[in-house]
Parts: sequence; C-alpha cells; structure tokens
Amino acid sequence: MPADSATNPESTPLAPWTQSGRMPRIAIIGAGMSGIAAVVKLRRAGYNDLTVFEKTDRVGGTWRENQYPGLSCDIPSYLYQFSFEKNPDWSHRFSHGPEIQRYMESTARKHGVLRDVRFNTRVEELRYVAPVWELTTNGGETEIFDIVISATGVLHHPAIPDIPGLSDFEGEAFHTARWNTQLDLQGKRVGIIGTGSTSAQIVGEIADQVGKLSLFQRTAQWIHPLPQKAYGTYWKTLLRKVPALNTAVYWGVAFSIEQSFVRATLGNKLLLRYVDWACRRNLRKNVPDPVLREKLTPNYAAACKRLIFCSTFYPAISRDNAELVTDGIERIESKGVRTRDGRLHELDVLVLATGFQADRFILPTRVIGEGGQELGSQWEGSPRAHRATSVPGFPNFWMLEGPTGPIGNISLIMVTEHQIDYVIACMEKMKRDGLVAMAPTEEAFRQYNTAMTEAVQRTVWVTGGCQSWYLDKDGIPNIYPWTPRQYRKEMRHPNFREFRLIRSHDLTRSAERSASTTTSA
Ligand code: N01
Repeated sequence: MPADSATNPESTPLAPWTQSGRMPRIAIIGAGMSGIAAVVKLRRAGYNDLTVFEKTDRVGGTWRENQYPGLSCDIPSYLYQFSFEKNPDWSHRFSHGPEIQRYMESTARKHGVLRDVRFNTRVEELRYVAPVWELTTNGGETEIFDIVISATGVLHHPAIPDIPGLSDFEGEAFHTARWNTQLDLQGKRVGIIGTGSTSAQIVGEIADQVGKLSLFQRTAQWIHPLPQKAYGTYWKTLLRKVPALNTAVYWGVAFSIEQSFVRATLGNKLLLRYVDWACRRNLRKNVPDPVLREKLTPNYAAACKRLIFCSTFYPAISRDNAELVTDGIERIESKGVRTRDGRLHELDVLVLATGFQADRFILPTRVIGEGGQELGSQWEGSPRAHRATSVPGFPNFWMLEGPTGPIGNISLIMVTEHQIDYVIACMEKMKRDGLVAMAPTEEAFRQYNTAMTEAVQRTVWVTGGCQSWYLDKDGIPNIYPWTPRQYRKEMRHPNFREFRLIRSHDLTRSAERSASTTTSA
C-alpha cells in the first residue's frame, strides 16, 4: 500500500469522527456476553453506529456453543448477570446453561441488540489504515470502522489432544463444545478424557444414564462443593418488587467471592488453607473407597488450577458403573482407548473434555496494525495486552476479556462491563481532545506487563506447582494478579498518560516522513 494512503487522514474515505462531528463507526466482533454488553453500554453512552459481526446464527457465545449435559455456571446467578439487566427470576443459585442462554437471548432482544448484529459473518482480517480500520469478512466485503472492539471471548477454540489414533475410533467422538445433542447415551459405554470443570459437570450428569463410564484422568483436580439451591416464588417476587435488593445481592456476592477465593488465589495463606481443607473434606465425605480417594487426590495446591465447584462428581465417579482410569493413554484404537498397562477400554462414545486453546483470543482473525505488524506473530503463544484491553501499535483497537485480564473464579460479565466503561472513557477523551486515534505506549505496556509478571509469582497459580490453561508457553500465568477492586479502579479512571494520543497533524507528519524516506530511497 502506498505510504500516503496508509497514514494520511485526508486519503481515507471517512474524515475523523472527532473532528467532523459524525458518530464513530464501531465494529464489535462477537455477539456473546461481551458483545451484548458492549452494544447496550455504548448506546447508553450515545454511540449508535454499531455493527456486531457474529460468526454463527445466534447470540450467546459460550452459552450457545456449549450444550453438554450438566452444563452450568459455577458463579452465583445474581453475580453472573448484566448490571443493567438484573433478573429476579433465576431458578437456582447457580444457573444451568440453557437458562443463561435464554437470558442472553432475551437481554439481546429486549435491548434491541439484534438489529445491530450481522449473523453468519466471520471477520477474516482487520487492517489499520490510520486512523481507521479496514475490516474484511468471510464474504470478501471490506468496510471501514473508526473503532474496533474484539468481544470474541477466551475459551472458544477447542483443544483437540494429540493422541495417536484419534481418527481411528469407530464410535462417536467429539469435543465437549461440539456435543452431539441427538445422541442417546442410555446404556452406552462412554469414555471421557479430561478432568476439568466441564468433565466434572458431565460425569455428574450422565453417570446414572450410561452403561459404563470410563474417566481418563491425567491429573487429579481439587473440587469444592457447589452449594446449589432452588429459589422459591416468595424470594423471586420480593426481588421483582424491590429491585435494589437484587443489586445488593449482586455486590454482596461479589464482595464475598473477592474476599475469599480471589484473595486465596492471590496468595493469602490462611484462606488457601481453608480452600484446601474444604476440598479435602469434600473428597473424604463423598468418596468412601480409600483407593479411589487416593487416585483423586491432587499433588499440588488447591486453586492452582481453576478451582472446580461441583457436588455431583464424587458420588458419580463412586458408582459401580464408573471407573477412574489413571494409567496413561497409549493410543486410541477403532474399538476404544488403549492405556499404557496394555488394557483396551472398549467404548461406544468418546468425549474429549480436553479444554480450550486459551492463547487465541481474537485469533485466527488477522489483525494488522501500524507498520504492517501482525498481532498473532507478536503474541506467538504468549499473548499480552495493556490492562487486558489494548496493544501498542494497534490504535483504536480494544479487547474485552483480552490477555492478562482478571479471570478465574469471578464473574466475567462484571469484568467485561468494567472494560467497556474504560473503552467508553477513552472514546470520550478522543472526542474532548479531537484525537484521531489512541494506543498504549510501548513503555506503559512494558511497565504493566513487567509488574504483572512479578506480582503473579506470588499467586497460587505459580506457587501451587501445577500445569493449567492459565499458563502461557513460557509458563507464566496470563492473569491479572491483583485484586478485582484494583482492576475496577483502573478501569474507572483510565490513565491517559499511558497512551499515545494521536492527532491529525501527527498522521500528516508521519505521512511526510514516509514520503521523504520513499523519495530518498
Ligand atoms: O478444560 P480444562 P475444561 N491427555 O482445561 C485434560 C471454564 N468452565 O473445559 O490437567 C489426557 O480445565 C487435562 O489434563 P491435565 C472454566 O474456566 C467454566 O474442563 O492438563 N488428558 C484436563 O484434565 C474452566 O477452567 C464453567 O493433566 C488431557 C482437561 O483435559 C475452563 O472452562 C464450566 C489431554 C482439560 O481441562 C476449561 O474447563 C465449565 C491429553 N492429551 C468450564 N489434554 C463454569 O461453570 C488435556 N487433557 C463457568
């Protein structure tokens, strides 16, 4: 591309929105929980020119995609909801997947989100042509946007294990995020590889339906009981009549989780001891067989891997028709799974509960920033961002639930809403100061990530001595290591000194420099 068209605002089809008085054109990628929240909050802030690109034909993201039996949320319902759409009708303290999906769809309908969504449209490429983005879809159409917000989620690319012979299996085999909902498991011999949160929920749900359940465990997991409870009509009516009560419960639950499990993961020894005690007690109480109990006891600290909350798993794996297989998997054959002890575990169905590629985020969409740099090659297995939302060299590009954000045993809906507020505050700054673009400085990015890498060493994700999907290719947890309270503060008050604030004349100068370099060359 000629240098001047890449950097000169006059040569782009749109005059900068902060100077022409028009509405900024905003592209949101993904119509899951973050995309829905972004549309509602941006509209409320007065930004109406929104286009949401959704690769499938429905909103809901992870709750649309995951349809496995037993799917539920281990974050309490009153916290796992939008601040602007408090639901008085949650049926349980921890909602089941289909109920959350219905909530996502009804919220999107009620707030008119659907009219902004382009379904079945995948974004293939984003190219920064200062100060705007060219967005190209799978249909080959290219459009220009002033601001791009990636709302693609974290865990959405299934990790398919590299086990020899997987394609030789003659029965049904699928990843948990691609569940075959037509399949009747009644009386079948079902094998499940993996023992994370997903697997625990599935095992708890299907053990009494299947003929034989074989659970292939590579690493034992700590499991905390899930204090499930159904809500009665009186409580729901009260919440409907007194909406402030819903808000009080929202903050009350947030406070209690942040003061307990979150502080434990951040290194509070006393709280970690409590988590360890609660998990051991759960195991002792619910697994009577000492041999099975021994196999289910992890050799690392509780909460090092993301803590599982589930009360159905231990009774299910203790059933006569269930077997916990701890001999490693040698290979998969046409009839089942061969373990290293030479035994063939014959199966009709093989479920891969093997988690997700947690280092992808917006990838494989090609994101090309200033100077032609590609986000994917910059990340290379260790994705990083500034305050989980932006990257130097990629102006006017924002991420919700991007790398280094607070994840773990907290509500991602709350986190995403703070991030949207942050993006809006930055756009307001652009408007006030007539900026054409903004991106974090290299220095701010480096400082934040250096501090993060140091602070994370004190957390149980490092000290706990385990492998987990939190770790990047260098073994560093890709998670925010400070309190959610601090994160809220950072998001509420963006520090604009951390940004390159780009004005029209900066682009003109850069264009002149490029032109003179081209001429002298
Ligand atoms: O995936 P995981 P998940 N051979 O990565 C094993 C969220 N979530 O889908 O521990 C044999 O936790 C792997 O073994 P190991 C939640 O954030 C939320 O269960 O690496 N085994 C592990 O046991 C959660 O943390 C809810 O040794 C192999 C398992 O597969 C995240 O999703 C509900 C293997 C993967 O566990 C991911 O959970 C459900 C191999 N080659 C999930 N490869 C809520 O309630 C992998 N494994 C909100």
